[in-house]
Amino acid sequence: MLLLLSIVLSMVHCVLTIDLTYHVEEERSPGTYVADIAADSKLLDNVKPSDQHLITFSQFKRKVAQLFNITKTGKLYTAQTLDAEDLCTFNKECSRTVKVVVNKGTSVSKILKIKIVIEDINDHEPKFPKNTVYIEFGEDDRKGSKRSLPNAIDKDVGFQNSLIQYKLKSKNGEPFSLSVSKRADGISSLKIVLKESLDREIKDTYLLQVIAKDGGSPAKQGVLNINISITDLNDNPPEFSKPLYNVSIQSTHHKSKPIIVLSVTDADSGENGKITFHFSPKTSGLAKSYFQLNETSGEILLSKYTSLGKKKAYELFVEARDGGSPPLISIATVLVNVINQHNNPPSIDIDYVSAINDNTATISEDIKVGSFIAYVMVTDNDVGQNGEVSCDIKHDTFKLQSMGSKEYKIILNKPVDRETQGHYNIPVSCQDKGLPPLK
Ligand SMILES: [Ca+2]
Ligand SMILES: [Ca+2]
Ligand SMILES: [Ca+2]
Ligand SMILES: [Ca+2]
Repeated sequence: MLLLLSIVLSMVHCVLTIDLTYHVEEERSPGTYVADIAADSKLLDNVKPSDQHLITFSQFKRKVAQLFNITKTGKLYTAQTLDAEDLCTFNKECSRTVKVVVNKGTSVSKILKIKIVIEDINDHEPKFPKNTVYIEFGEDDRKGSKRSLPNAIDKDVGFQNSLIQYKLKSKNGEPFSLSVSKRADGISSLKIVLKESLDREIKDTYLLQVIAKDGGSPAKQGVLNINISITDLNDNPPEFSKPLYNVSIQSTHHKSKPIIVLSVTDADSGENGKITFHFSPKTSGLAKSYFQLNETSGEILLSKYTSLGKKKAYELFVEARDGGSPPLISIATVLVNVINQHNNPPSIDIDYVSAINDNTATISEDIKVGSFIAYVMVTDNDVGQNGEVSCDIKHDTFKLQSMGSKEYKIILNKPVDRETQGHYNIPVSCQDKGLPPLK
């Protein structure tokens, strides 16, 4: 019997005819007026005005809190703040049916079925699970490479209010685009796509934003900040400041003082840009025995263990190697010229045939070409090439003739004419074969 009754009841429920339908927006404050049921039901129309006070409206008492209140005179109000997202499910009509008891005096005269549609308002913005995501692309990533982004959720139950459109906000033509595709469950799948290959050495971070905008009016939006960092590829070899370094040092150069500090740059980051210095295999064993190379600082010093040999110049080939895998290598040449410090300039001593004083002599106008005018003696007591001297005269009237080692005579090369020129300066210059030569 009980079973039968419940079946009958459910059948009644199925064919339940709604007497009145109202609409109310969600989120209105409690006590918002919805409708006048007495007026809309027209129940009082056939009642004498003197009897109208006998008609009263009420609800069945329920254990749960009522969503609506009805006054005795049939006015319908909200009883609490109605939240469509709490009461209903996505994209389904959100409504509640209220049974209103109409009493005439103490007896129930009618039950009215009132349907109240709770309308969704756009009170939720699309929300990403976090404000900022950090992603990486590599310098070796090709055009079309993708990284996943989280999607936003809009809690509104209304279709338009929760319909999300995504847009990538990029200010300066950054090389990224946004790909949005719908998954089987209707949720969007977001990917950031590389439009062209990247160069970390030009730009190593990008800040973008994905804007998720709903279809409400007015629309609401959520923002996802995307922090993209570009990982390095070892695509730059170390670069010496020049390919050839020419240095001169004294043979007495101090061993603790670098003769040169090589300067190298590498545009890559981290280990890819970390440089170490090495003598290339091209550097002779002899040169390596005289010089030390600091692997990290690029300083070249004289060897602590040996003294410089007799050679005047040494050629060192230095490799700069970065820490990449595989490493990239550059080579520079360092030419070290050793100057023997014990080199003194030659001294010149001239004796004239007819001297007035130490550096002036007279000659007569009728003197013959080829006549002996002065004797030149050069002194340079340095050893080796530092002591080897050669002299000359930059004057076409006079000529310097060698008389053997470090001895010369000055002779007349052209006839002289007192009327044309009465005074001659004869510059004699001598220099040794040192490195550099001294005068
Ligand atoms: Ca809503
Ligand atoms: Ca919304
Ligand atoms: Ca790089
Ligand atoms: Ca590098």
